Amino acid sequence: MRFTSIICVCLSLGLALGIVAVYPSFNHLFGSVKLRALPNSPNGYTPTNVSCPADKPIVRNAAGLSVNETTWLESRRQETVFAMKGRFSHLNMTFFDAVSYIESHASNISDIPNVGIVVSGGGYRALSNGAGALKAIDSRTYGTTRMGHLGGLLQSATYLSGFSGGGCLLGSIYINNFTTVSELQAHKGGVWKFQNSIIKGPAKKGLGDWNTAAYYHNLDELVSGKKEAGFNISFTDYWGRALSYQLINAEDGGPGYTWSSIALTEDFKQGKMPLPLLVADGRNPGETLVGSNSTVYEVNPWKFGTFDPSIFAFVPLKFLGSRFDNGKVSSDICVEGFDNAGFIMGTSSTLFNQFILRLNTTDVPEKLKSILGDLLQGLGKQSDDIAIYSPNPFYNYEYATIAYRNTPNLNVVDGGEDKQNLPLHPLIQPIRHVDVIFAVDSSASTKNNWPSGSPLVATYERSLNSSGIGNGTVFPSIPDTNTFINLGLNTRPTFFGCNSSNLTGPAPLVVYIPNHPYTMLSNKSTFQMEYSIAERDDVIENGYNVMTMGNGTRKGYSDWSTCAGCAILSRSFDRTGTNVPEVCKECFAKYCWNGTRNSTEPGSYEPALIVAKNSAAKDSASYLLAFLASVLVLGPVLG
Ligand SMILES: *[C@@H]1O[C@H](CO)[C@@H](O)[C@H](O)[C@H]1NC(C)=O
Ligand SMILES: *[C@@H]1O[C@H](CO)[C@@H](O)[C@H](O)[C@H]1NC(C)=O
Ligand SMILES: *[C@@H]1O[C@H](CO)[C@@H](O)[C@H](O)[C@H]1NC(C)=O
Ligand SMILES: *[C@@H]1O[C@H](CO)[C@@H](O)[C@H](O)[C@H]1NC(C)=O
Ligand SMILES: *[C@@H]1O[C@H](CO)[C@@H](O)[C@H](O)[C@H]1NC(C)=O
Ligand SMILES: *[C@@H]1O[C@H](CO)[C@@H](O)[C@H](O)[C@H]1NC(C)=O
Ligand SMILES: *[C@@H]1O[C@H](CO)[C@@H](O)[C@H](O)[C@H]1NC(C)=O
Ligand SMILES: *[C@@H]1O[C@H](CO)[C@@H](O)[C@H](O)[C@H]1NC(C)=O
Ligand SMILES: *[C@@H]1O[C@H](CO)[C@@H](O)[C@H](O)[C@H]1NC(C)=O
Ligand SMILES: *[C@@H]1O[C@H](CO)[C@@H](O)[C@H](O)[C@H]1NC(C)=O
Ligand SMILES: *[C@@H]1O[C@H](CO)[C@@H](O)[C@H](O)[C@H]1NC(C)=O
Ligand SMILES: CC(=O)N[C@H]1CO[C@H](CO)[C@@H](O)[C@@H]1O
Repeated sequence: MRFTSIICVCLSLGLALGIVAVYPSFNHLFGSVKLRALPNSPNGYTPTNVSCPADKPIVRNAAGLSVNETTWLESRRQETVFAMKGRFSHLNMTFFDAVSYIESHASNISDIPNVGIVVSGGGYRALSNGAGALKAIDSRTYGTTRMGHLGGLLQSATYLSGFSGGGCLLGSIYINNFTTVSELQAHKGGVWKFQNSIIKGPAKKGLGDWNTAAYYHNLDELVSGKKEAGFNISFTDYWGRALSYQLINAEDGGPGYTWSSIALTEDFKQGKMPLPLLVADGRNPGETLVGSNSTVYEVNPWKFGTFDPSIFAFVPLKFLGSRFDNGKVSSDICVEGFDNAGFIMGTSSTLFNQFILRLNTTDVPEKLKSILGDLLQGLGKQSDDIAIYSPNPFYNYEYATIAYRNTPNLNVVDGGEDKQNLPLHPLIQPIRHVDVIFAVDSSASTKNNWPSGSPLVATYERSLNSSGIGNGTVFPSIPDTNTFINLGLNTRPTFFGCNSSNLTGPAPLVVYIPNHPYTMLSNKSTFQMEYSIAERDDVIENGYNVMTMGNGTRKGYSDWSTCAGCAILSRSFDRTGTNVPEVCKECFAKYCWNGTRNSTEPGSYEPALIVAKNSAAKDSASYLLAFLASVLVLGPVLG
């Protein structure tokens, strides 16, 4: 029986979209970001049969963290202690000596703050705004370790999670050897040349000298190779390949780079960087996703799986593509190379993989359109927005629910499809004991692409079903989005869940950091797929200001960096029975949401620039057809 459902998803409040602008970089020719994860796939883009290791891969339930993670955490948590001491040494906490506090509790790592950072989806806007935020908290960025700045927060974090636009940001950083945003945007030899379109492909050597035909030929050749090897393919294969050109600094977008190779790099093994977590959703044929019943997948450098009760298990990432049956590989043949880095990034941003359908609307030569025609053959009847994980690693897995156990293909989609546009899910798992989450929200929740707290609302509502889909997660109480706007909670950093005794169980304090105009109007359309270099840099700079509140220059907020420090320490104070210092009490009174609501329908929300700047608000008009925004055709087919 064939059942097709076509769903029109209007680009309405809260839909979290992540599109990534793109273009293949040929900068291996100049190469300043030379170092990266490993091209360790046995056969480039094509997943390949290998002999299974003696210790055969198995599916494990999600009741505990993987041994890989717990082992790694021992190193990482120690590294964060050093970073936190550095962080607090350039903060003014008046009479409270935070450095001594960290030192005196470092012998018991459970007492030390456990920090997570999440960056939302929202296309190119989210990638760039998130990049600015990460740049501001990275101690390697020039100027961030001055007194009162936020450098070192990134180094203090245990976890960094993203999807869609934010996932592509993470991928670009981690696959390029945990490089800096400054390197990625460097004009000469930088990776992010977003002035070129993912639709057209890389500029050859000279300006305007497009090599679109070769680009599509390359996409098609590699994806066909995977198909010929017997794997089902989907639009996401093309999308992921195209993204790689844009985000991975290697020839032809590094077809051999795997996501699992992140775990093999020396710095990672030593815990020198936060754990990168990508989020995606499960959607079975014919389903519509809502936060209250979606299966949220996590991809970490070792594992793919979910804490949700629908599966509640993880499979080794490196061996995705192997034939698992009830959690085991029965033959001696395993598969490697399925977890291609671009494919994984593409998986978390599948809402945008239909870019390929847009080729027809551009002025590319006729002969390309015929390549396109070939390339779409056999794909047309499948859902446009899925990544096919086939064979299904949870096939026959006895503890998975029927829908997940019976399907030969696992359909994985953009993490924003269930409206939880902040990838909080991995960080609210009680087993991870995260104390504080800095949540950078670049969602287009209002009509004009500003955030209004909607992803927090979605995650909060999901957590209320704690015995069901929430599976034991607890999240701070979050007011409705009208309250966010009426109280201005979406115009500045706001803390949720400050009072841990007002929660139904252990949960992190959430520091909500909404996109807001400081030096430019960064409320770009989610579907803008080309940014000039100046525009890209302006959004990144605005993101930097969003994170730092204009380096503390915003009127009335010179205490911001100190108060961010208090947020980090809050749960630790509770655990160690430390009296909250006066300076932090003032911070909490000011930045914590105190339970007040005003749910009146607000008027239109049009924030004005905080810092006047000449170069602000330059707009380039290269929008990808706006109708793509209003109608996304998601046509799941049950064969
Ligand atoms: C990755 O970067 C680190 C720190 O900058 C450097 O020490 C290391 O050599 C790089 N790794 C690779 C594989 O190049
Ligand atoms: C993860 O742990 C397994 C044993 O549980 C080990 O075989 C594997 O090598 C580890 N992976 C990495 C990347 O360290
Ligand atoms: C730290 O803050 C206090 C009051 O908030 C202020 O009096 C003092 O000058 C500041 N110290 C530095 C070094 O900025
Ligand atoms: C890989 O191994 C499977 C058995 O697990 C086999 O069916 C398939 O034909 C092999 N593929 C190739 C390309 O050899
Ligand atoms: C989730 O809820 C939506 C809307 O209520 C429904 O259409 C969908 O079938 C549900 N999915 C599952 C897996 O229960
Ligand atoms: C693109 O255009 C060609 C002819 O111009 C047509 O045959 C093909 O179906 C179109 N493809 C899509 C995806 O619309
Ligand atoms: C804050 O500092 C950064 C980096 O030095 C700079 O780009 C930004 O414009 C500054 N913000 C303000 C409001 O001056
Ligand atoms: C370490 O701290 C945790 C949390 O405060 C506490 O439960 C535990 O007993 C402490 N361990 C030791 C050895 O003191
Ligand atoms: C709570 O915050 C609102 C502003 O958001 C303020 O008007 C109100 O006075 C505060 N209530 C208390 C009890 O502090
Ligand atoms: C305290 O908890 C109650 C019940 O969950 C909730 O309604 C209220 O908003 C919470 N207050 C704050 C400040 O989070
Ligand atoms: C609630 O918000 C509305 C709309 O912004 C505003 O007009 C009204 O004054 C607010 N009410 C209170 C009690 O602050
Ligand atoms: C805390 C909690 O409720 N955990 C449950 C999550 O789901 C799995 C699978 O259904 C259960 O075994 C856990 O007990």
